[in-house]
Amino acid sequence: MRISRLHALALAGLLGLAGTGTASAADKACPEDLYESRAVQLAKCNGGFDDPQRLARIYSRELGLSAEAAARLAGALAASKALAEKRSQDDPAFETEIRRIESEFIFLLNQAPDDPRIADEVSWFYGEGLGGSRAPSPALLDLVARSADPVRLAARLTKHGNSRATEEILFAALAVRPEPAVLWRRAAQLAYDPPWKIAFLEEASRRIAAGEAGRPVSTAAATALAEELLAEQLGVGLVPQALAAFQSLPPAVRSRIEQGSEGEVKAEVGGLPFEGWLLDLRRQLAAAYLLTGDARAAARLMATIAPVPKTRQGRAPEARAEELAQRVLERWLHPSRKDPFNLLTGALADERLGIGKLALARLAERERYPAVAAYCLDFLVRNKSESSFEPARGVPARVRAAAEAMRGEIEKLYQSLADEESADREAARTAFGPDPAGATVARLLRAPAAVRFAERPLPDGIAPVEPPREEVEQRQQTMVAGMELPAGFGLVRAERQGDRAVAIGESQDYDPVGEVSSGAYWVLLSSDGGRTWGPPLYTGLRVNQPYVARALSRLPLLAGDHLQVEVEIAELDASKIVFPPVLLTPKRTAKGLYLDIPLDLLRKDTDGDGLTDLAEERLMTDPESRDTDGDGLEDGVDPLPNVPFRREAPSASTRALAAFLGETWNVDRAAIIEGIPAGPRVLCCAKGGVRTVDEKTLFLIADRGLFAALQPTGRVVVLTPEEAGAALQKFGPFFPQQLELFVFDRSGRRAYVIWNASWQGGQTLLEEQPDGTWKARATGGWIT
Ligand SMILES: [Ca+2]
Ligand SMILES: [Ca+2]
Repeated sequence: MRISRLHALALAGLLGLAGTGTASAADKACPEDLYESRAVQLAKCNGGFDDPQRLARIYSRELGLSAEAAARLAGALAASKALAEKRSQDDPAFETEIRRIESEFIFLLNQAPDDPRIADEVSWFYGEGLGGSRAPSPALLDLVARSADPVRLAARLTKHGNSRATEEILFAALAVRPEPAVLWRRAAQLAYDPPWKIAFLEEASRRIAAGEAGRPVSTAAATALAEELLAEQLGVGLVPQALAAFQSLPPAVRSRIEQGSEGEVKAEVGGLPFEGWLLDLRRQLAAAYLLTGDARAAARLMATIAPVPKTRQGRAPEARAEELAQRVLERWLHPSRKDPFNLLTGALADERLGIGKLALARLAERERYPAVAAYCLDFLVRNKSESSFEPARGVPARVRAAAEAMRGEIEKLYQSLADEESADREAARTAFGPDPAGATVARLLRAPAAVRFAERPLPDGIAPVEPPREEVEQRQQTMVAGMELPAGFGLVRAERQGDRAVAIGESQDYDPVGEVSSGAYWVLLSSDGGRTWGPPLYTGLRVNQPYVARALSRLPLLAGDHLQVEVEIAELDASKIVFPPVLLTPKRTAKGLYLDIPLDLLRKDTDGDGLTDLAEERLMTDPESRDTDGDGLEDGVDPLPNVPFRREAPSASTRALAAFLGETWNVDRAAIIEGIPAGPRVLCCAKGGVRTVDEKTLFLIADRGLFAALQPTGRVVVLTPEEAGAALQKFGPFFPQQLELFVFDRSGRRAYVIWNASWQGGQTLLEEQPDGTWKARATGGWIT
């Protein structure tokens, strides 16, 4: 019998062979691409979608489709392409058109449910074309559930992409045929939420253990599947659960895992293709045994692991990470008196989550490095997966209950890790001395906002002025003619009435908000027409929260003992800040308003320490105490107003910190830290409201005790992570620089720092030199 090429293609298609063994001339000219459907590739190789009739002929020839099917496929793909180029997904017309296209795909599938070529095109449509969050039409789900072989059809339809539709198709099949392990495993691939992922993988394992329709299951496939489950459990940190799962595996599978075999697995499970990987999980399992106190089982597994080859060391970072992870476990198995500082800090660079980090944290606790342990635990807790996956239907109650139970176990585990972290952090903190200011800062942060200025509509007959930008700048120059403003003053608006003058400017001195805005508004007052100015007065009004002061206004600024500041509302949406901040759009706008600001409120300094009440609120110092930290330096002149100064020669740790602050964060800041061998000059008692500390304030998240013997030349406000969080809630976004870890080795002559300034961060190693100075060396860094 002579078989035409076209029939051969169709037959190959039916057998699932198409595209693998039958390379036609067209296939050679138009190579397969993993990221697009075959029909789309063929269109691209043949001049695009513009001529649907021509495309239909090509589909008919190359894909072995009937003339009608080929025409409908060409039409549906051309329409999809046009839709993707023209309309937004939120447009109601988009919805109508995408559903029309969907109905074409359903028609094609209905005509030929067994044709793998059609199923493949439909799979691409649902995996990517319908959009990530759209559910498929009930007609499609019905078609799957009622088809002669729902399992095979679902396997084919869910091959490409991860979308809501892919999920629903899968569960439509599992609802009528819950046996196939391969589909449960596919469900696990779709679920990003660990409890569901684990529950699906457990179900897949159960199904595979039950045997697939009487046929023996490939050990390699069973091993790959078991390892996926173990890797997930160990990755989340569910140690006892993972070990229980490991011990309940069939001996043949367990022994494969203990051998640490690696490589690709291609097998058939229950008549469906299975593709997976064997992973070497021995180190993670050894860590699990150590964490549960079974050192003997850990040692047995470790003994089978070959050392990381020497040639790879120092080159690939993964090889280095692997080697360190291995040494962490070896150190645990073989305790030593040697300082593990290098090992612990080196292993921190490995950013993988899961059991390795947990083991490192516990080793750090055993080695009395609570700061390192706290850092690891915080890393785990902070990066906990927070995905919300909710399969729509078809999940048996048993699997649903398993996922819920798993969620409970994970929650409990992470709560205990967070508690452990707090305890470690507390232990690390005591190394840097007591924190007497903590209670005061907490109380101040709890207090409600001190001042709210009245917002009023502009008086009748006064409307906002809207000149072009160049004119604004010109008029600003005119405003300040004859005035002498301080250098670098970020002028918004100025006004003179006789000898009185007022200027409003923007500054980030108290509000380090990076590129998000220009900070907050400050006011300068003059009684000699702008030749000299009083101290800058902080308003507490942050730019875009929600007000923006207008540069030009017909409403006079000075009104007796009040300011009338014309503003508009352009409220920053704090939830939408990204790095780098570009095109931030306000969530609320309004015009034609002014703020009534009594000058007395701006100047009010209840305790007379030279800092106004508004300034003290933002600096988190006590407006009713001249010396918040009780160290004899009044708040207005205290460079570290919430760290009691210790009059002592700078210790090694103080010099290390100074070296870090100077060299890592900013060359300009090198000058702010001065060692004071003979103790500081006590500055006392602000005179005439003139402050001697520069208003440029550095906000840091760190241990306050570390700063006790420092005397920076500019103000530094040191906060705990909790205080920084509360400050963000109260004042809006700001970006303090953070010392996530500052840890000394046992000799106190080396230190390791992990720092983070929101848009950049890094690691720095500090070493004391023979002459007593400290040298900082960056060992890693990142920038957005
Ligand atoms: Ca004050
Ligand atoms: Ca003080």
